[in-house]
Amino acid sequence: MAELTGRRGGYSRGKGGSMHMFSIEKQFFGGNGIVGAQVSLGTGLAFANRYRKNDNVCLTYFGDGAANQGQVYESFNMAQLWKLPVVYIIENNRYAMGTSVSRSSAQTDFSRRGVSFGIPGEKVDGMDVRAVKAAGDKAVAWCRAGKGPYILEMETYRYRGHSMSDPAKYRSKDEVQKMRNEHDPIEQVRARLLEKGWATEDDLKKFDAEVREIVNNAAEFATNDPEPDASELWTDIVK
Ligand SMILES: Cc1ncc(C[n+]2csc(CCOP(=O)(O)OP(=O)(O)O)c2C)c(N)n1
Ligand SMILES: [Mg+2]
Repeated sequence: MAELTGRRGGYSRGKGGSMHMFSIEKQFFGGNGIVGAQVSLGTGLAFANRYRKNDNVCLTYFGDGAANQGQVYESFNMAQLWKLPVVYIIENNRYAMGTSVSRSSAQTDFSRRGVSFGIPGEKVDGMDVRAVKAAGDKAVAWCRAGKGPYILEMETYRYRGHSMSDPAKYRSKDEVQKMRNEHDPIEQVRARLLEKGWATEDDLKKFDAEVREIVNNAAEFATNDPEPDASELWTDIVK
């Protein structure tokens, strides 16, 4: 929250914002303002892990729109050539900003985007936490066994517009409502917990309250944390 609102306490000291959240401590290397560039960076991180002979696997996330960028395929080639431990997770939420997959992609089955490089891939129900966990475990085991990269296409959805300036007029309200009603990942877990008797309505209300408190505290912290001083304009950057 502090980084999002440009405060000193943020991961990147309030100077990165949403595009440059970054934490070496948590091995989280953040996003990138250049759509698709995170794929090359993720591949580089996987190369570093291989070079250092550690057991780390790099999880590299990108969207259906980013999947059409050229550097993605340069990265796929190197990753497979050098059998780098990287899982490419393509979040297919059906839209790249306002452009639907069918209007922008010649090959709409993203799990097959690595075929010409011999990189295996599979489609996963990205709205079902169990399917995501199982696919993730399988892909990470593949990488740890030294077999090279793996592609997971997560089929998912974005309820809201891309940003504040996107009124999302390129799809119907019915489409969004249908997704919410039938596929919402949190509602699915909620329904399963109740149905199996693993939790009661009261338990779930308690979880909700706990999460709300964590979020409120983070927002409160961010609101009260000062912005970086102007003297920090030239610090923490590569000159
Ligand atoms: C190289 C580049 N081109 C265009 C943009 C503007 N832009 C930002 S996000 C975005 C759409 C990305 O769509 P997708 O990869 O599907 O990601 P999603 O937001 O749907 O998860 C575009 C075109 C950019 N940031 N970088
Ligand atoms: Mg998208």
